[in-house]
Formats: sequence, C-alpha cells, structure tokens
Amino acid sequence: MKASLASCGRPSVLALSITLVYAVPQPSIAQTGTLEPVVVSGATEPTPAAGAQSVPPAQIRSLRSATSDTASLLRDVPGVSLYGAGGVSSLPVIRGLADDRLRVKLDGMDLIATCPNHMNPALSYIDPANVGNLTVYAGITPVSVGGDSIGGAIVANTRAPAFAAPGQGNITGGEVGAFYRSNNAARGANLSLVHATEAFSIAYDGAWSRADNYTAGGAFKTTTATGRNGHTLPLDEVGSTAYRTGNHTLGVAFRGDGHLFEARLGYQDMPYQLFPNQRMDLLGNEQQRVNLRYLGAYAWGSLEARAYHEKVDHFMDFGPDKRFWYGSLSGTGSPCSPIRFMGDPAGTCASGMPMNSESSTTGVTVKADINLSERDVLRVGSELQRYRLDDWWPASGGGMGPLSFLNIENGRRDRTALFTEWETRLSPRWQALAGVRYDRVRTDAGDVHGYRTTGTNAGNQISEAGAFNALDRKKSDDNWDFAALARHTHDESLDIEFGFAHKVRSPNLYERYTWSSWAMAATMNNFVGDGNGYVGDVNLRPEKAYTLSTTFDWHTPDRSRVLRASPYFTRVHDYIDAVRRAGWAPDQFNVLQYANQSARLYGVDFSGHTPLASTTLGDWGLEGALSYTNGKNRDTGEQLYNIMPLNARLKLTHKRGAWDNIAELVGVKAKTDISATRNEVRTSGYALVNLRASYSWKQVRLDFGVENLFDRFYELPTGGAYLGQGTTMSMNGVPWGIAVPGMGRTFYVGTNLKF
Ligand SMILES: [Cu+2]
Repeated sequence: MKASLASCGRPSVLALSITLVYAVPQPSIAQTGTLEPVVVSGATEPTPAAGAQSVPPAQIRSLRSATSDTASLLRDVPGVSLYGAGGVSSLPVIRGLADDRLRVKLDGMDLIATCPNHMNPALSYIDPANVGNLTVYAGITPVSVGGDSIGGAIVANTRAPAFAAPGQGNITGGEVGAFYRSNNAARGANLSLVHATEAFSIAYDGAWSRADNYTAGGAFKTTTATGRNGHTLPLDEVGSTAYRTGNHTLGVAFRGDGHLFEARLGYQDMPYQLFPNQRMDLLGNEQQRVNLRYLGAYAWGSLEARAYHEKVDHFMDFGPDKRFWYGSLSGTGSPCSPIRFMGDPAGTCASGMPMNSESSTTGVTVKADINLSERDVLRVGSELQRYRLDDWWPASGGGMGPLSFLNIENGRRDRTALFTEWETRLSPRWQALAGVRYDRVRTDAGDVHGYRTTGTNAGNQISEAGAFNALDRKKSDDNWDFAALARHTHDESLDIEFGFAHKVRSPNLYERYTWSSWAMAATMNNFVGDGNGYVGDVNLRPEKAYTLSTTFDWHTPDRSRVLRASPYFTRVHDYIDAVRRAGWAPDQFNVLQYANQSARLYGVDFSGHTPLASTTLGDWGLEGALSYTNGKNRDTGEQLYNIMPLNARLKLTHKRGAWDNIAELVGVKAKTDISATRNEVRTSGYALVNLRASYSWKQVRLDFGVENLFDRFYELPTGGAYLGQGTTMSMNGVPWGIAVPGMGRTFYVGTNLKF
C-alpha cells in the first residue's frame, strides 16, 4: 500500500493517505485482460487526498456476481449503509447522512438525481462490472474532494485507460462475463474491449442486467402482511422490485510526455426499474454524457482539467404491480401488463399517471496540485456547474388534466466554487491537511400551474400555484467550507487521526421549489421512500454542519492485525427535515413540509482484521465491523429518519491456492428509534449468513455463493415503507406500516474471461 503511494512520485507527505484499512489502489493501472498493467508514466493520477478509504479491487470483483447495485459494493466500508430503493439505485449513507448530503462523483462529474424520487443517483449510472475504483471519505472530507455537501464523499471511476508498455507495440484485449442469481432470476453480462499503443488507447465497457421481482425469505410460510389500517398484502413476492438496465462507455485517450487527454462518452438505457418504496416506477431512464479530461505532470506538480455534459430523460408511471388503478386493495382489479416503456403507447389500463423529468448538467473543473517542497503540497481548484431541470406530468384521466402539471418548471441550479488546500508532513510523526472552500449556489424556478388553471381548485392546485408564482424565487447562497485533518503516529502500533470540518449544502430544487400540498402531487415528491408527501419551501436556507471525527488505529507493525475505532459527532444548523402540517395524524401517511431544523448525529465505527491460522487446508482469517449511529432533531427531540440501527458484520476468510472464500454473518438490531413525524416503520432485528467462493485460473474467474443462506424473512431497516403494489396514488389507499422485506435466499454464480 505504501509502495503504491510512493510510486506516484509524490512527496512522502501523501503517506497521510495510508490511514486506511484498505489499500489505495493505483488508479492509473488498468488491468485489462491479459495485458500487462501499464502505468501512465509522466502523468500519474493524483493521489487521493487524506482520509480516503478505497474498496479493495478484490472485493469489487467478488461482489459483482452477487449484486448489480454499485452502491452496495460499499457495504463493507465501516460507517456506510444503504437506503433501499430500486434494485440498482440504492442510496449510500455515510454516518447517518445520505443522498444530496454526500458528494458522489462519477469519473469526476457531480451528477444530480433528476427525479422527484431520486431514482437515478450518480452510482446508478455505473455497473459493478465497469467499476475501476471506488473511494470513500467517511470521516472528514477534504475541501478539494467536493463542496455543496455536509457528509462524506464517494468517488467512483470507470476503468482508467490502458496503454502499451514501451516496446510492447500494439495491444488488444478485453474481458467478457456473465452472472445468474436464483431468487429473482437476475442475469446479466459485461463486455470490455481495449486496443492500445504506447500513446493511444480506445476502450469500450458495457454491462447489461435484468431481474424479476424478488421473493422475501421464509417463502414456504404464509407471508401476508396486514397494515395497521387493516389492509393486507401478500409478501412472498416483493412487488415492484424488477429492473432492466444497460450502461456503456466508450473512451479514447492519448498520452505523451507527461500529458494525458481523455474523452469518454457514456450512455445509459434503463427500460425499467420498479420501486417497492415509491408510488411510481421508473419506466424509462436515458442518460447521455460526454466527459473530457486533461491531466498533466509538470516540474511543479500536476494539473487536471475537466469539462462534462450530461443529459437525462426520465419517465415514470405505474409499473405492472401498481396498475390496479380502479381496482381494489384486495387485488380484484386486474394488473396491467406488459410494462409500458418510455414512448410506447399506453398499456391496457385506462389510466396511469405519466411523469417526466428532463435535465442537463454542464460542468468545468480545474485543479492543480503544487509541490511546494518535499513535505508540502498545495491544492487549488475551481469548479463550475450549470444544472437545468424540467419536471412535468402530462394530462391523463381521473381529474388530471387538461394541462400538464408543472412540478418544477425551468429549474436552475448553478454553482461556482473555489478552493485551496494544504497538505503537509510537519514531522516524521505528524501530518496535516487544511483547506478552505467557497461555493456560490444560485437557484431559480419559473412559474408553474397544476393540471388546471380554472374551475374547481382540486387539492388547492390553482391557489397554491398562484401563491408560488407570486414569490421571489431567485436565491443565491454564499457557502464557506473548512476542513482540517491531522494524523499522529504515536508509535509503531498506534496511529491517531482527528479532524474538524464545517460544511454547507444548499437545498436542491425539489426541496426549494415543489409547491403543491395536494396529497396526490406531494406524495410524488419523496426522496426517502417513506410513503409521505413533501412540499418545498422557497426560503429554505443551506444546511451548515460542524463535524468532529477521530480514528484510533491499533495494529501490529506489519498491519496483519488491525483494530480501528472511529467516534464522530456532527451538529447541523438548518438541517432540512420534514415537519407536520395541519391535518397530520399518526399511523398513516401524511403530507409533510420541508423546513430548516437543527440536528445532531453521533456514533462510532469499529473495524478490524486478524489472521487466525495457516493450516494445510489454507490460510484462515477473521474480519469484522460494527457501526452505531444516533441522529436526533434538536427542535422536536425526535430521532432522525432512516438511521441504520446498530449493526455488525463478521467474516471468516479462507484462501488456498486459487480459492478465495468467505463465510459472513450480518447482524442488525431492531429499529426502535424512529421519526414520529414521518410515522417511520419499526423493524425487527435479524441475522443473515452469506457464503462466497471464488476460483481463479489464469484467464478465467468463477464466483459462486449464496446470500441469506437460511432464507430468513427480514425487513429492511432503511428501506422505507412498502408501496410495491396496489393503488399507490391514493395516499392512504395502501397499507401503512409495512417495511420493505429483504430478499430471501439466493444462489448466485458468475464468471469472467479475460482475453
Ligand atoms: Cu423517478
């Protein structure tokens, strides 16, 4: 691990980055097929800033047969959990903060979820098979890594370009793979091709996956759930969990004399992804992106410049499990099928509720790493981003017409940022980083109207649109961030790291500019899957967080045994939470109001590993992690919504020859701390056993295993409310109080061939 950092040709100051349990992979090495790994000499990738924690490449390879959800590759990183969503779109949570509170970058782009339910977050645009490297900043995020966020950061990259080594001539290679998972008949394939010389590289990476609805555990028992309002639903098959997606990137790169130019085109076509915790399903998501990058090595350091453009076309309506539009809860209505694809004519059902979101994002970033001395690096940078959003719901039957409902019209969110950061080795035992950042965020949205502008004021859509249109909606926020981190090598068996950060995030467009409290409309605006409706507030202020974080790292000098403990504390002023509106009631879904509140979170993450024994049967080891988070709204005294209960993971690892195997026990405590305002659902504790095995030949790798070995029935503690079937358009026409069940037992097998 140290070697990979040192080889970046950077002063030893960057050894600060080795704070981590996991090795930081050298991103400039591309392992493509049987090609020898080739370093982009002379224009070496900048080393991740201090505090980075990379998901080991071996773990990514081992999990990619087991999951198609890239966010879930982060499952073993201490402090990270996931909000359940669609099958390939879960939202990562770092220490209780999720979604837009985190900075998530894909190939250096700050992508924004274009959907009133955030169905298309940044990581949904990259398949696990195409992940080059994945880095998490769980504690203090350096200002150079990102602004406009108050929690940690996730940096995901597709594969770095490969080049031929000197004298190697032309190289051509690739990789092809496929997988199958039994529970939901999930299947997929991936293909990578590369052709390169010493100076030029062209590569294609593609992946496709699809799955049917999954089945909950305990499928042989009667698994019927009754909501507290008396409605019942069958729960063996978990409705609205199917998906189908394809992701592609085509990249060309040139290098020479310390310079690297890259151009990447990205394309996603997702025909459908159903959502068990939303009232709508994704029935079409198309993304096109262009990403240009320059990376140069100079005598003084390195310079990186990037320009990108992304266009998203997103379409929602009811998927097949929700098309009981005029049916009854007991299921006497007939489900409509097949799934209606974007642009296709309506299915056999009389009425759906089409919803469109369209956005374009354009960004430019420039960053320089200046080597001030052997011990000091100065980073300076600037970022510009321009985001445009239209969100409208075309007229359909059932009182939804004659006009389109304009949810966000001509939304704008523009961001300009400047930062500077200094990283230094003060002495052999002390290393430090400090940075300051300024972000100006300007937002605006145009005039709106509901389905009608005259006649009956159903759901107050006429009067509320009028009130919204009369407001001054142009907002400008001046946000200052500060982050400092120090690492002290106490002795050869103890490192101590501590940091402090002040971070600011401006509200997103849906938080500021959604305007209708009509239950039918408000329930369509929901990022958290709790089934409630949400109404925006133009006057929301940015969230301002103060975070203190420490890590104690005890280890043997060779780091074969490590125990880490990371306590943290965050105080958030103007935390954007939801508050009750008139008519609120317990034990049902409600329309809530976004409002600035005050919050605090604290917790601790433990992790560690140790070898157990080396026997004739192989090398045995133990890895473990335990996380606790407590989040509270200080204004109401209630718990924050969707905080993962105490959870732990214990792995027995086994390596012998080409075998690499894991037996894993995951335990999660019952969820009893809930947000009363959101009528959050309590969930029971559970324990799951997963088994994974892999065998590698020279060019072929085989992965197989079983997840949820004992087919336990369990509820996802942060998976939201179950809305996977029935008349979800009616706010309380579906059972309240049922959590989304997790997947039952699934066998999986996957293989990859390099050539
Ligand atoms: Cu959506």
